[in-house]
Amino acid sequence: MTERLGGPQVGLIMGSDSDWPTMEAAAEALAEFGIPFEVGVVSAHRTPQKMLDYARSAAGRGIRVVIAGAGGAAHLPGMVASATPLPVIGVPVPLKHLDGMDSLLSIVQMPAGVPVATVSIGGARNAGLLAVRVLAASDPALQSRMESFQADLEAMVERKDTALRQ
Ligand code: RP5
Repeated sequence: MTERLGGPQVGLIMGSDSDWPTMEAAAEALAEFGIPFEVGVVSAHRTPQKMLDYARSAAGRGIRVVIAGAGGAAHLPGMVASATPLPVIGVPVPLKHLDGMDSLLSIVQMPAGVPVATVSIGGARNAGLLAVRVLAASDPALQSRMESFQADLEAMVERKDTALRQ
């Protein structure tokens, strides 16, 4: 794999631009940690060739983690995982019908051999944070920043606990 200096390390894709209001939280999490990422619409059903081209070329372009969000018959994360060796994080996007259960079940129940790390329905922020953790496993400086982030979370909860008790 060729890692291009300064190029995107995370590919953040979604089945439709209508998924962006949900997926934006992943972009925000990546930006908080200064992770270079690319964003795009890639549809498993409407642009199948583009999806395959994207999945097959991602590692060679220096992408190290793919975050894929889709709603309804949400086949994008699984199909991308089938055509790339990269870790794929799936985000079930909730649509107006079925409360996102259709999206969740479409993404989470993958056949053995083709893993997708599925976050909660609408859980794009955690998808971004999980991508940061994957990258941090081979980047001590990034791992330190993740530890600081976790310490901040803990301190925030403690402040709220103290405020409630007063
Ligand atoms: C899915 O179909 C997309 O991921 C989106 O969640 C859903 C609806 O897409 P639009 O009709 O809003 O473009 O493939």
